[in-house]
Amino acid sequence: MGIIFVNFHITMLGMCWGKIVNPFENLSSKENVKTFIDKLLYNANIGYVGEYDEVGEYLFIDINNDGVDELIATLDASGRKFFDSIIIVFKEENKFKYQEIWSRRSGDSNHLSKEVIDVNNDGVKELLVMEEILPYPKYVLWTSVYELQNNKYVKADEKYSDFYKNKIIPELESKIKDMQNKNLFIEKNLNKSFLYYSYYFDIPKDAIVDATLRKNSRELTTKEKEVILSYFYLPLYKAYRVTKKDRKAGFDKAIQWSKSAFRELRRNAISVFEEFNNDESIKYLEILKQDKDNYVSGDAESTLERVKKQRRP
Ligand SMILES: [Ca+2]
Ligand SMILES: [Ca+2]
Repeated sequence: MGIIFVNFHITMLGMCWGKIVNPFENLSSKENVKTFIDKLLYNANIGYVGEYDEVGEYLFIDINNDGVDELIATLDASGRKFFDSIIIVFKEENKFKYQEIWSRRSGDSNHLSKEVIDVNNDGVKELLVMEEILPYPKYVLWTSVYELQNNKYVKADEKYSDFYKNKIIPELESKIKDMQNKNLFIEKNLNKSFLYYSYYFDIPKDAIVDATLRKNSRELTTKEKEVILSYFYLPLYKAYRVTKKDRKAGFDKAIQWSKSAFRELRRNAISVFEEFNNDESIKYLEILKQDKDNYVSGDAESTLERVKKQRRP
């Protein structure tokens, strides 16, 4: 009898801990997932009429480590395959609850499994969210760490200092060092507007080419190189601030940028001043509001409005 008793317990343990329950197991295809999400969003929002054009990637994964899988999927609402929205669906007490988070991503390649990771090794998965540092159409991105609090993802960058120290900062520093030591070239047929429109992710891959590989290339001017490098410095300075390595990182650079002849650098300055949001940065934003370039003055003006709204008690 004793042996049977022991076996019984082993079986019970196996049932409880060995197998993760997947409440979404009937969703066997991308189409099924899309239909399920459409229905979920429709039911949750009275008057919601739109549908997502497409589901990009989806995962069944136990993010909160309770033995029950959640569903995480990327959605494309623009029809341009940006898949900029991440939806997380929990099953709680026989109801499906969801959270949707905007995350700027580059296309539909396999990102999701690299973005739902346990950053601090405590068994619960964090979500890496890509935020824009500069306004559209630039893709200069910041990796934000969201952590679960009562089954809701909440931005918590400062609590994940080690992630920035061990991963983000070394990556950015080595990219910058690599680019500083190289002569950078672009294809000749790309005019100056590439600085304005080029995407962050494309800069090292496409816009800048190795002169030995492509005949129709020209070397970047010193100014152009400075602009390209600034797109790596922006997230680096922010990482220094987040990890408290240097709380004022980037401010002096922003003052320098605000006086540059390149409008891209003046726009960089605006985004740094917005983050600092102190009396001194407002002073510089007021100056940039008078900029002769409409893009710069427009940016500065809308930034000032946002900043002042935040400062109002
Ligand atoms: Ca779970
Ligand atoms: Ca964790």
